[in-house]
Amino acid sequence: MRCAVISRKFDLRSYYGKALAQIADRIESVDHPVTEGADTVRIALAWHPHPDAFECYPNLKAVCTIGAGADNVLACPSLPKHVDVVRVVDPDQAQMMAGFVSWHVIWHQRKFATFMQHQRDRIWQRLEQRPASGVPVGILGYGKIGERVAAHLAGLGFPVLAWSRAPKPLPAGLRGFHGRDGLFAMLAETEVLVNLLPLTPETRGILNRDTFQAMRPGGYLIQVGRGEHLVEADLLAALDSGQLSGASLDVFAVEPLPQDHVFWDHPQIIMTPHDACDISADALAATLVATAVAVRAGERPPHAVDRQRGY
Ligand code: NDP
Ligand code: OXD
Repeated sequence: MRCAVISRKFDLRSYYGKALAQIADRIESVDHPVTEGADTVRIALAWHPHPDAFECYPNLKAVCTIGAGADNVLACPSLPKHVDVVRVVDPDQAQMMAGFVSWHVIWHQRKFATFMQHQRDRIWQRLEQRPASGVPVGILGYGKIGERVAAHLAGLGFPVLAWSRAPKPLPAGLRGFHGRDGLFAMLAETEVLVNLLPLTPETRGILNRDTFQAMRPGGYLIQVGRGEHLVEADLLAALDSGQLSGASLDVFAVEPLPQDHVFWDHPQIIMTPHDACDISADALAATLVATAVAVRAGERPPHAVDRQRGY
């Protein structure tokens, strides 16, 4: 089966060439724009596609993303209504995210920002330390990745609260919340807020003034969802007022973050370049193969997102 490889932002072949090579006997990957035989393309691998990207593939049946979030593909104006959009589900990616988030929670809990400043200033000073049990972590989004992150943090001894759209059964020790009332009930108990939501019309701008004000004073934000979840001016105001003591940001509304952006030098912000975790070549290869098998059988591919819901 032929698969068009489409991105206006990344050279997907250099990132995922190994995955594509692994399955070359089953899936012929061709770079967009495909000039010859575009009508034989039935699946695509896409991340930040060009707005008109899908216009030239009349027989396209499914588009695979290279990650958990499908928002940038769903937002493409030329995406035909009948095409399935498939996300990657990769337990290793979720585990990597769990390690990343845990590091940042502990960074806040154990006051590493202060220790690093003290080292620069040659100050030898012990700091009062709190046990994990005294630092409640609220997680926005209890999905494939949120579940893994929650389990990891609970294992480290942090009280974990999780917010999802619908009520869900949770393992012993975790407390679940849902809906708008549930959100504010969870925030009232939250010291560290971890954003692991998909970007949808309902979640855009959810990290805002009201959200920060509802948290425990001196709280901390770990933003690993999507940049558009965050109202940047509200974060800066919450840091200035002390309502938040700091933030770890991995995702931004504009990526790469512009050189003159205020976040680069902010003393209470630590940043990574959308690198919290990545999918493995094996997971991507398996997703493409399973999608091709389903398309050939005329079935809905595994892990196709609900296009109405947006994730
Ligand atoms: P899932 O789709 O598996 O889970 C999404 C979760 O969000 C679900 O629990 C869902 O609730 C909840 N949710 C969605 N909309 C709402 C809403 N309106 N109100 C309350 N809860 C809501 O996603 P993953 O866990 O796999 O990934 C989550 C996101 O993390 C991705 O979409 C992406 O944005 C981000 N991500 C970032 C990465 C990075 O490198 N920074 C890497 C990977 C992912 P319910 O269970 O009720 O459906
Ligand atoms: C993802 C991402 O959604 O990398 O997987 O952001």
